[in-house]
Amino acid sequence: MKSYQSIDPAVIELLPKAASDGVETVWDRYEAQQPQCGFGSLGVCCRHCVQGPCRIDPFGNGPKSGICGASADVIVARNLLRQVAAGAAAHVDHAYDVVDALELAAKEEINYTITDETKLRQVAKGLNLEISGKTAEELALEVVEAAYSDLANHGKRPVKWLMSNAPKERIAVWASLGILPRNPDREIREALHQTTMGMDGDPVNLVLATAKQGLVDGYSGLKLATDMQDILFGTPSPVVTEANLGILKEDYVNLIVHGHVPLLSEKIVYWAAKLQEEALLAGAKGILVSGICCTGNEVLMRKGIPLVTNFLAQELAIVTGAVDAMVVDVQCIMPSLSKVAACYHTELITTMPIVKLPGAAHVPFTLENADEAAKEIVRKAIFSYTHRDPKKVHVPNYRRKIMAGFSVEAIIGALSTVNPADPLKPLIDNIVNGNILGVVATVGCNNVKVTQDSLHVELVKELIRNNVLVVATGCSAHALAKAGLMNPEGTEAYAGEGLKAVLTAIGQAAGLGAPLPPVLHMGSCVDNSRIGDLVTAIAAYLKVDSALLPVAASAPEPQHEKALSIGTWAVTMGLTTHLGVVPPVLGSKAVAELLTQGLTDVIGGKFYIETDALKAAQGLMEDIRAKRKKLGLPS
Ligand code: BF8
Ligand code: SF4
Repeated sequence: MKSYQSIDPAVIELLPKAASDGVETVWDRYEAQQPQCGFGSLGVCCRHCVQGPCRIDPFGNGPKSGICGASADVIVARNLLRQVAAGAAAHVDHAYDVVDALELAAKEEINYTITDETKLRQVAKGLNLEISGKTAEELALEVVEAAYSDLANHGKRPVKWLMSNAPKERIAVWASLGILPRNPDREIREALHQTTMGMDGDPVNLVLATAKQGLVDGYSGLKLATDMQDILFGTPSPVVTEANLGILKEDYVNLIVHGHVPLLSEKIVYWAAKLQEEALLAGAKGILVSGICCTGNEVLMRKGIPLVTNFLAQELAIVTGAVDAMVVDVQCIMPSLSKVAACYHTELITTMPIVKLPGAAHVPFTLENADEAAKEIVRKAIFSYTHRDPKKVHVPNYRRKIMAGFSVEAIIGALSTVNPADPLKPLIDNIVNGNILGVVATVGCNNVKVTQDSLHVELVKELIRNNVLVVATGCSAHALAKAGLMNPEGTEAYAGEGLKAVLTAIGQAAGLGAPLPPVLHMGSCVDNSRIGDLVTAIAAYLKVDSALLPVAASAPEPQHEKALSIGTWAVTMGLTTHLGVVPPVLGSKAVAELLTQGLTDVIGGKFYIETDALKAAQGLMEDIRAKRKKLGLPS
């Protein structure tokens, strides 16, 4: 165990076991990669055509342009645009998988139902659809048609999901910059085109195109996915459970869901409950479903399923020797998992046509065969339990209580116990009077370059100590859950006096008999749209542009292209967006300056890079204080 690996005690306890079991982990492979390529780290290498690869010498007397003449500025900007477009593509693909599901559910062609009719009507109303006199199914089909009409849009009309959900002041800013996206697929296609050899050579134009991809991500990815998932599976409300590897139970069949799209994991939760009897017959006390990464967040938020761990420790979950099956769908699944699973009895199961891993079992999942696939997977887990090797089992005894399920609707619900007529007022009043200094959204991943969870936890502790309300999603939420920042005790222990008073008052009014947690878990990475909705609602209430609000965002440990897209969207919303890991842009002073300063003049938001947690907290609070001052609020 090396000190830089993790602050998570369960991880620290398991790493020596991984080594003695002969398992290579992400940290071993990271070490083997040292030193990482300096050109790649700075973003100055290009492989966009077969004359390359080309690389720029950023410091010495080597080449200052690629073979075609592309400068460092162009290469860095092109690479960033491709990364952000790839992140957007992942979210848009996810969202439209769920649109497909809603269509087939409304036509009663698959065994999924519309769970949240209120949300359906709210989404339909936002799209200006006539809602009276229609059944849920009829309305759902119209909503689906609206979603598909964005993909079928070959004209100049901006994306509907954006136009019906984004703050009006922001839409005007984006329109003036010419970055309103039309059709998500077309925009992603255009980004690939724009960055091929012999295309755009203007770094400013390329950075604006990157901002446009942020909007594609925010509305045709995140917002669309959350809307569809809430309609199908329900809008989350508060749930209480536990987080960290200690939730695994040695005498249960442990089945982990890992990935992002809840279409399969919801079915697995359902069938695991139904097939408990079969687990008893196999000698277990039952079946425990738990989650990793964002599909874990999805079933946590709606079903109260416990969280096992976040991105960096996915291999270590298997190293416990207590995981009978791990089923994966899409995104953030380390290809190493099949090798790790091979060291234990664990059945690793892939399910999607675009995610196959040699060595894993493959149970094809389709909307039509969802129940059959889920049943088969649960039974595979039960069968695998009978082959468990007790000598290899070691479950670290670390778990923390968490309260999750804070959709915007749930937050408004809690606030309305304080002021039923005007629910947002108590929150706004406390921001105005300074009990709450501001709001920071912490989002995104773990990154092996950072001691796992350390930046999330240190940053957030400092923020809440200074009365900043924190909302979180993704692997950031996992990190904060594991650190005990998502329960009422966390408020007592870590929140500043002003914040504590507000959280206690709301908790009492809502009948919890305890304060709300100091960090509100708002869901998976696509659920960053919920944070967008909250910001949009606060801006509308105060009648100001969201760029003026004392609100900021932070991805302390980002690794995925999706995190870069989400961050870009946050910047387009006018938020200062902190990154705790330097993205590969430092090879171009011009691009780095545009992202961290130049964009502010035109879009309001900016990236803020700081790798030290306490300095980042100070920087974010300075930003919040400056915004408060501009609004005439005490700072
Ligand atoms: O979509 S936070 S490591 S799991 S990319 Fe992946 Fe990053 Fe985790 Fe969720 Ni989001
Ligand atoms: Fe080199 Fe230009 Fe080809 Fe990139 S596009 S590999 S810089 S020649």
